[in-house]
Amino acid sequence: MTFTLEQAGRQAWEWLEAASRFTETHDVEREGVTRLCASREHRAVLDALTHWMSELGMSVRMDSAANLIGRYASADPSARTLLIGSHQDTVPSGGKYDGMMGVILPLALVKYLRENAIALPFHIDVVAFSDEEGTRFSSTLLGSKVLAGRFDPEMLEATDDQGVTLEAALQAFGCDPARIPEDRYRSEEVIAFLEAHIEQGPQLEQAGLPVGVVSAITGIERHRIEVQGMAGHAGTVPMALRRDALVGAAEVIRHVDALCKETDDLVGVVGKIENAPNGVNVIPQTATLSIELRSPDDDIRRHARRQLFERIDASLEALGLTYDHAQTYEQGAVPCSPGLIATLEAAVRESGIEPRVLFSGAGHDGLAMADLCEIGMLFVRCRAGISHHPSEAIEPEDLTVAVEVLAHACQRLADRQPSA
Ligand code: HGY
Ligand code: MN
Ligand code: MN
Repeated sequence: MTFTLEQAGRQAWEWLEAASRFTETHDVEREGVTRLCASREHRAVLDALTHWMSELGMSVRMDSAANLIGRYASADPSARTLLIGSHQDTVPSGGKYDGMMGVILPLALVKYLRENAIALPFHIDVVAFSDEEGTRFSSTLLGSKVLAGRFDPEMLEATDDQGVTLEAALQAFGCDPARIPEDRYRSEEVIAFLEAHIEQGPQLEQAGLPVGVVSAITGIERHRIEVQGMAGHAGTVPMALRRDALVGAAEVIRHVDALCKETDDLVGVVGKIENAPNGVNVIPQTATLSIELRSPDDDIRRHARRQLFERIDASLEALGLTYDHAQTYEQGAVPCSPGLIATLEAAVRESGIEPRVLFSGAGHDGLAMADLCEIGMLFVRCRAGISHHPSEAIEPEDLTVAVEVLAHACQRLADRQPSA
């Protein structure tokens, strides 16, 4: 063997360290990584990925939604394609591995296959999705929706905090958003979509396992609530006459937390809040909040939504407050393909590890890609399950295991392809 799995793991580690430097933050170790869709940092990481892919003999292209796609071509031009990838973007002050690990691991796999002249009867397209988190434009799963043919052109009107539309940002990035519909893959050309991703939970570490296989990906919904009160002088308005929007917001937050604590298989959070006019001596006029609910069971989530808004209605009415509400996102739970679960389990076992199958409480690009093809996910252990945080960390040697599992999985998929 001219290039060992250990070398592939070390190469992945070096590429991940290099990719983490493309960030808005100044101190990655303390402030984490912030890399948003169609940003200067996105451009820089695509330039690096393009260089690494080209060195691997891959053809590289960027589509009209700023997804980067590197192809490791099969000798058979008419072969179908295995898609392996994840998102390049991060949450604000996120970790080095959420997303980018799933782009870098397949590159290390390609290097291992190429250096050891392992031929496959299918192309491998490695994808760096432009935007999955929705941090800049609330455009969750933008990149994968484009490949899956689920892109909604209305997304182009979404604006960032500076009022820049997604359309303008993509154009400034060198894309032609009008051509996005041309970027979808056709189901008949795709074998499957695989994603390697940190678990973002503690189960694998607690079990002492470097990798695990995902059974299903959670359903998610998001809402925007604007509580309306009445601004006033904080010193002169009698307490009984106040309509304090932030007190109403506190009630909303308490209801989300209480309902999720009392309901099995339901989690939720109020992640964002804005207060206006936000003066130290002014009674708050409006409070704008995000609400997110998640569950592996869509019926549980939808029933909880109804309960939540009944409670919010009652509390805000009692406080003399009104509110505007908009549901901004809904994505049903998606099961991974039983065939790919079995393939990944066998590949994990072949790597000398007892396979553990677990559910993903985090959303992933597979939620969109499932409309195109079968999806499978390989989880990689992360330290204390911490993610969406600067201290997100992995065990470097787990990268070697993950490359080995992906290599075994590709071989198993190859063995199942009809011989040309
Ligand atoms: O929100 C999530 O679960 C993912 O990180 N986008
Ligand atoms: Mn994330
Ligand atoms: Mn992610």
